[in-house]
Amino acid sequence: MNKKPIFVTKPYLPPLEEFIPYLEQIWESGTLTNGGPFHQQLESALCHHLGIEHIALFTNGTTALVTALQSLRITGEVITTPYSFVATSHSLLWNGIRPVFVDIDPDSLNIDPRRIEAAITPQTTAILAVHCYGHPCDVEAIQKIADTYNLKVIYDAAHAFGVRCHGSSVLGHGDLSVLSFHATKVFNTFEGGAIVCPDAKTKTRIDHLKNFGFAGETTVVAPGINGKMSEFNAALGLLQLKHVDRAIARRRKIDAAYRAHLRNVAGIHCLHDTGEDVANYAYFPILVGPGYPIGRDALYQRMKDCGIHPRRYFYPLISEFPMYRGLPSAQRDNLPVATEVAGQVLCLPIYPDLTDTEIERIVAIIKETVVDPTHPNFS
Ligand code: T4K
Repeated sequence: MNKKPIFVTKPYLPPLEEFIPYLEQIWESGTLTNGGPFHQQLESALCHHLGIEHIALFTNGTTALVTALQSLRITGEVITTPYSFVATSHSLLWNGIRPVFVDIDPDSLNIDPRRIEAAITPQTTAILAVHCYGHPCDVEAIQKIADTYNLKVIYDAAHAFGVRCHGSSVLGHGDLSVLSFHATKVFNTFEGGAIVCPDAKTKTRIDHLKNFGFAGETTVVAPGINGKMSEFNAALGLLQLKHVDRAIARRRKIDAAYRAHLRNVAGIHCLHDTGEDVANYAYFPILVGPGYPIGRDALYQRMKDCGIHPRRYFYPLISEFPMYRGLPSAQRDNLPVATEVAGQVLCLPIYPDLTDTEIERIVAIIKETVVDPTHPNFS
């Protein structure tokens, strides 16, 4: 019997009937976008939920990243990680900035602060770090370097909705943090994103930049973009927010189940558990090391053949793509840890609807390969 395919994620959708009243209000008011009532409500609700002061909503995380860099007037070179989704570095190119790749820490898989100083040149203006998989960067070490060299710090916090660090939101660190509310994220508005800002003045500038640069009916202060979140997406966000804590609680259980099942599987390494005071359980990456009987790509294929669709986030490294690979910092010998991890990583399915039986089905494939790598089920 053919079993239902299982993908790396499945967006959380609240009951449809709960969304109808929001739609009715949009239809009644006739305000569809440009900072309508749901947009305002979602900004307030997110500040409250996340424990932050100021947030500017966007159409998606990528536009928010591009605008964050523009708002801080970043130029020249920016130090960043090669181990992320390509939108991280693309936001630099969109601003005419040269990315300088620095290797990652083997435990957190985030940019390794110990390697940042060596990459600083007179052209360096900022550090663009990523809280990869929602695991916080070493924010203190990064800030220390930034203070010493007078650099801005922007966090790509696309994975870090609700993540905490040293007892408060991780989004409070650096000059700006950028969230993604894409369908595949812990909290989604179908498409969406946001910039978390430290003060009202910065938010006002960002609000202008996401509205073509308009600072009044007839005043344009900068070549801004159209990055405004619509009322439809904002309403979805308000509804999702009612369910997100329960969704994260289920993710936590799935994370714990994977860890228990995989604890003694030779060659399979689970990332450090940051604990429920920190984590949002956005992803469940494993590293398929040399102690496992087959390589990562062979396991990936076997799982796909069995109807399981994990993802190799983040392979290839950003530095391997054609628009980056010519940079001196993109060379593999500059990025040994990231290169090795990109060859071993596999993100297993994790989402609130994933059942215990499905988890067992996924784990069974990983374990059976250890018992018998030539098992006919896998051929
Ligand atoms: N920075 C970082 C660190 C990021 O990871 C991202 C985005 C960004 C910045 C940019 O933020 P946004 O501009 O996207 O807001 C996905 C997402 O498109 C992307 O948002 C995300 N990171 C990246 C890590 O993953 P794909 O191409 O791998 O997604 P896709 O369409 O293959 O979806 C994965 C699986 O999810 C599918 O196999 C099935 C399931 N799925 C997906 C969608 C879209 C559904 O069941 N329903 C859906 O609607 O990029």
